[in-house]
Formats: sequence, C-alpha cells, structure tokens
Amino acid sequence: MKKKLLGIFLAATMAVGMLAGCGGAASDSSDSSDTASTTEDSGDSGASGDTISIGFAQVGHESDWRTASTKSCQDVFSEANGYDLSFVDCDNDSAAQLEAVRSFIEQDVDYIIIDPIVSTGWDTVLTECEDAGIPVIVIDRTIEDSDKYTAWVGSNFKTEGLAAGEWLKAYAESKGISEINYLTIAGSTGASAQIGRSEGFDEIAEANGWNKLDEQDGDFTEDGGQSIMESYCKSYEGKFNVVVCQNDNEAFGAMTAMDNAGITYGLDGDVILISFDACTAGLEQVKARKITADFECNPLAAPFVEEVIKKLEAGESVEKEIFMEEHWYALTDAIVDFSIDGEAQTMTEVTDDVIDAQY
Ligand code: GYE
Repeated sequence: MKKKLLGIFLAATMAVGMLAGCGGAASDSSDSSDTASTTEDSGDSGASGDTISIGFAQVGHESDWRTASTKSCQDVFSEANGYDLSFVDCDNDSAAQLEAVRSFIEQDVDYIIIDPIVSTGWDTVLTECEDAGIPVIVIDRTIEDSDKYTAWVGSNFKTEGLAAGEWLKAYAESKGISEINYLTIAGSTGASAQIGRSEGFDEIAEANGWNKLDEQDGDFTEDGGQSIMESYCKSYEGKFNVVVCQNDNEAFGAMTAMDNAGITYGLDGDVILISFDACTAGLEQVKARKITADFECNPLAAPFVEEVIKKLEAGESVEKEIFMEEHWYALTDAIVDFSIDGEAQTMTEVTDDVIDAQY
C-alpha cells in the first residue's frame, strides 16, 4: 500500500468528538504517547508492526440501530484483534464527517470506514483518500456521486420499503381493509436509507392507489418521531389508518404521541404501525402488539468489513458490493404471504428467543 511521510495528528486535531475507549486505542499496547505528532517512514502506522490502523467516521448515535453498528465495529476492530481503531461520532453533521475523513488521511491510517450521513458530496474527499493510497470501505448508507471506494457493505433499503409495502397490501387484504391513508415519518432527509425506504414503499402505494397524506423528516430519532406524530395527530385527526416510521426509535416516539392523543395502534388498534430496523427494543414492541410489522436492517457490517480487509491484506480482489441478510418480523396474527418482484418472502415470528438473539 502506498504510504506518505505524514505526521500523525491524533485527538488534539479532531474537531469532532471521539468516544472514550476507541480513539485512544492507537497507543495502548507498547507506545505510551497518544497525543504526540510523530513522523514514520514505514508502512505501519500503528503502535506495533502488525497492527492495522482504521479510521471509522460513524454517522452519530441517533438510534438503537446506530448503537449496535458502533458496537459491532468496536468489537471486531479491537486492539485484541490487532487493530488500532480511531472512531469518530459525527453527530449527524456532514461537514464534521468530511473533516473526520480528512483527519484520518492526516493520520495516515491503513483503511477508512465511512457510513455516509448523506449520499452526495463525496467525490472530492474520496479522491483525496485515493491520492493518499488509503482504501475506503463504505458501510450501511450508500454514496451516489462517486465510485472511488473499494467496497460497500450494507442493505438494500429500497427492498426494505418494497417489503413493507407488499406486506401491507397482503395484510390489509387479509383484514378486509380496502382503503389505505398513510403517514410517513421519514429518516434523515438525503440519507440513502430514507431515500430507498420511501421509494420502495411509495412504489407499492402508487401501484395500489393508496393515499399518502404526508411525509416529514423525523431524523431517525425518538424525539423526532414524537414531534412529527404530535403534529400529524392534530393535522390529520381521524384521517389516517397507517403510520410508517422509517426506524424503531421514530416508532417509539410516534407511539407516545398516539398514546397522548388517545389513538390506538398495533395489532389491536385502529392504526397499523410499520417500522424498520427490528432492533431488540423494536421487536419487544412487536411482541407487545404495538408495532404491527418490523422490517429488519442488519447493523452488523463489521465482520464483513473485516473479511474485506483480510482479503486486501492478502492482495486478493474483493466484491464491490456486499449485501447482508435481513428478516421481516411480526406476530402470527400479522404473518401473511407476500412476494417482492415475484420472489416469495418468509416472515419471522417474534418470540422471546428471537428477541434475545437480536442486537
Ligand atoms: O435505519 C436508523 C439509523 O442508516 C440504516 O440509520 C441506517 C439507519 C437506521 O439511524 O435507525
């Protein structure tokens, strides 16, 4: 790998927060200095010769999904496993994320992992990574305006949206519900997870003549979900029978708002509540009959990223796109047959064992 003779500028140069226990890992083994600037002339930027240094520019800490994603990376890219991980929580700030990537270039890390907050605005900084000879592995959300990265590991968000739409069609038919009036609480605008889930679900809605009342940005947070749902409850009182939340945390916020407004939802209520992510806390709400169906997005990309890195270290070629497996969850009352583009789907019943095994 091409390396430049760069000084290593650690925590002091970071304008964005580094989580305790991650950013300092560079110096924990044999080198006691974690703030000094040093100039190295070898290909190894870690404290020991075999350590692989990685910079990870994470989206933020907005959701249970994000917490699981961060933990997955920290577990896999631990010091004990031979890694020196510089972790930056970008707090949903795209400018901070670009700055984090540039700081990794200055540190001359061996690999950069990016979970892009938004899907555009990447070509310049990815060119800088390329010029520095640092392979970039993108996880989760996609980059649309540049292909200057080595690999991407994640999920097909449009498929998740299509799954939710096709499930709703089959579920509504099974319940004799002929009219769908839906409200969407979207994820952060411009995130590929938001774009794909909206596109997929709306495609099925249009094909079936459903009425989309509104879509507003809940920023993938519980607070965002609650405040959007509070305003929906006022503006669309008595007019909606489906709420689509683009992640579990937004669904939790929407549940609070509907509870406060006296609106019933879930398997025994008036409103069908759809969610995405299917983290442990989301599945608990499926089990409690509050979330009618939950469409998984797998946050555990790190083991796949490690495979990519091992192949690159061995000089092997890697796949440009790696998709992770996902499941669609409900209780038996809401398990229906449906297919996506002619491909039959299997739904998973939420049991205590399923919940315990989830992240
Ligand atoms: O759905 C949400 C998180 O990018 C797929 O981001 C991810 C999304 C996930 O905040 O919970």
